[in-house]
Amino acid sequence: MKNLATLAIAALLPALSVAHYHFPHLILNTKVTGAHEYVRPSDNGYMPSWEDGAFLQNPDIRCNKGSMNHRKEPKTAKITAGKDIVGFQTNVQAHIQHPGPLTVYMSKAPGDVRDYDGSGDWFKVFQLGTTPKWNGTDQGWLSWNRYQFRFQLPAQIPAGQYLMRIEHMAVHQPYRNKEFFLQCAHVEVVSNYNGAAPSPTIKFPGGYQRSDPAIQLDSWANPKPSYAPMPGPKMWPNDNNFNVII
Ligand SMILES: *[C@@H]1O[C@H](CO)[C@@H](O)[C@H](O)[C@H]1NC(C)=O
Ligand SMILES: [Cu+2]
Repeated sequence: MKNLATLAIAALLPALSVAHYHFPHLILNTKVTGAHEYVRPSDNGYMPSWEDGAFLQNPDIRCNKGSMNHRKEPKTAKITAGKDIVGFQTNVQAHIQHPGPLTVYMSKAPGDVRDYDGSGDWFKVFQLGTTPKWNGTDQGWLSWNRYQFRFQLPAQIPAGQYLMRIEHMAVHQPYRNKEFFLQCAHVEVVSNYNGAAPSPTIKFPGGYQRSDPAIQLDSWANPKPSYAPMPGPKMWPNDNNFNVII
């Protein structure tokens, strides 16, 4: 049995190794914007960053490797809290065929987002995990085989410029260490919200530890949990954007 399982995994490797992706297109309501029109490029292109024991503690986990050098390139997209549908699309409509959680975080820039390095507080506004009763397959991840990810921007976000960061983490650990696919868009939130600051927040790096259940999860190992753990904090302001596909 053990040998059969190993063979089954080995058979999947070639397909996975060619199917990499990143998220250069910001989605604004019905419009898919140009590649890197509003998204900060990185020097990784569509290749992942591997968590090899160091990446979780590297500032590259904010907006990806080399992205600070590209910070003046994107434009800043105006989006309205509580109204606009926003999101990301992969390069060349590459379908995500790696199992793992997809999350979107935001962090307010102290001034112009084009100068911001992402060292401040990050809160989570969207996530896709597994189906509520996960059957343990790759297809049970809600991001599986999709290339567009949209959500409604919550109303409870103060006005200002932000980095909006999408992350997909591939968690088929027997093959390789975790693979991180991530990029940041430049947005300016139009809002009249002036309540409590979004919370809970984390820092990048620092917010993820290797011992976190979501980082430890091996999507291809047995036995499987009936529900896969998600990385990072709870979402702000509620679970309305959890596992919701629009
Ligand atoms: C597992 O669940 C997913 C999502 O509902 C479904 O597409 C897939 O066919 C299921 N696979 C098995 C083997 O039950
Ligand atoms: Cu891969």
